[in-house]
Amino acid sequence: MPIFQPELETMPKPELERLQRERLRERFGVELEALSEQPFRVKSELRDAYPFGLLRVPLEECVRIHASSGTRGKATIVAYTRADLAAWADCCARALAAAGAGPGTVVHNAYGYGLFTGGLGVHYGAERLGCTVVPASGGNTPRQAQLLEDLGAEFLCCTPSYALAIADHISEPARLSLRAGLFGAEPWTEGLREAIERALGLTAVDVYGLSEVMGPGVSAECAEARDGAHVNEDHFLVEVVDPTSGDPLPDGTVGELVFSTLTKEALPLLRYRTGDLASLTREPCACGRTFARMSRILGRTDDMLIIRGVNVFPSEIERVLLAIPELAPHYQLVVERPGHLDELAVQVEGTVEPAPVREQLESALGLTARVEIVPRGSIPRSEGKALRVIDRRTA
Ligand code: DLL
Repeated sequence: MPIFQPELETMPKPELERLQRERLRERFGVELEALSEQPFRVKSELRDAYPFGLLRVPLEECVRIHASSGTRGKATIVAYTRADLAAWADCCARALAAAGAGPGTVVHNAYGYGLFTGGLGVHYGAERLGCTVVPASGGNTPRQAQLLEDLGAEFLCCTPSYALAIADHISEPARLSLRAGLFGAEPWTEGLREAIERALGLTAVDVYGLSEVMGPGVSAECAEARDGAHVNEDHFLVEVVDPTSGDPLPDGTVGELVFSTLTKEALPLLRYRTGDLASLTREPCACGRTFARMSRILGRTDDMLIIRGVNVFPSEIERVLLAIPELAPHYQLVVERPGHLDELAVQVEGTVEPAPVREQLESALGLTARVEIVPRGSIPRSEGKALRVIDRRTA
């Protein structure tokens, strides 16, 4: 499968390290060896600097503004110079190429257009690659299905949860030309991947990113291996640290992802803590790319639920639910605290009694939860990032 920028994406490791070293020194005056001594940056600093306090160039040199979709507190504003947008388009073009798109591929982009980075980020990447973009944005789901059937898109780009919502509206699966999809912006499991692939008849590929660092395309899986997302290491230095102590962790160990931007002009960040939990590998990949790969995001440091002393990430619950064939991949977790203890209700669509599901959760995760099997279509479908956890404790 063609690589979009092979001279960079397959760069020998020593050469890549030299490039990173130079860029880090140039941008931040920091030596690679001294990186782990540098303080972290965190989301609250961006929020406190609202809206433009952290910009390193005058606003008039910025040609685009986006904002993080954060549901907690004030939005985080990010900005891009022309060069930032060009680098971002390259990264998204790499992601699409790694998933098997190329010049002329019809790409249906159902990530939301607007302040969210998903829509425009993937859009410019697809154009950069020479694809034919259908800028559908999110919403009006029946029309999405209609456009997919009528325009013959080979690629679908949207959140994994929205892919399933669109699949519900496909009337004639035989009329679809879809062969692959680039899904991300929210956590998803291998079980959800299989459900999407079955529902839409395509190969589902993971793309990761965050607004503060850039947007989609910080890393992406290759279709050859689909075994970890290649981090665009010529633009981003990646570390994994212990979420509590902040100490660097070795490859293969799960911890919090930390990124330093190596090329960004408007909003360079040194050691930005993402809150996302994953591990890294630098083992060679079948696709030939030399960039480090990150595992799937296992959860966020701030989305872990503690239910009667059991720590559990929503993605672990998803993994258990989707392994039960009688359950549909539509679920919601409701947390309440009627007395002193948290209680979890797992609401899931399906055609099975709650008891075996409850037992599965208990035996796999040690989790005590109330399971409610609900009729098909009763869990609200997302048009962007799914709302999986409803926390009534703070209401
Ligand atoms: O979600 C950027 C994006 C758009 C990525 C489209 C991929 C596709 P934010 O809105 O700032 O940016 O949210 C960033 O979303 O810190 C993760 O917690 C989560 N996230 C993003 N991609 C993935 C993924 C965009 N592939 C936050 N798997 C991040 C799991 C993801 N979580």
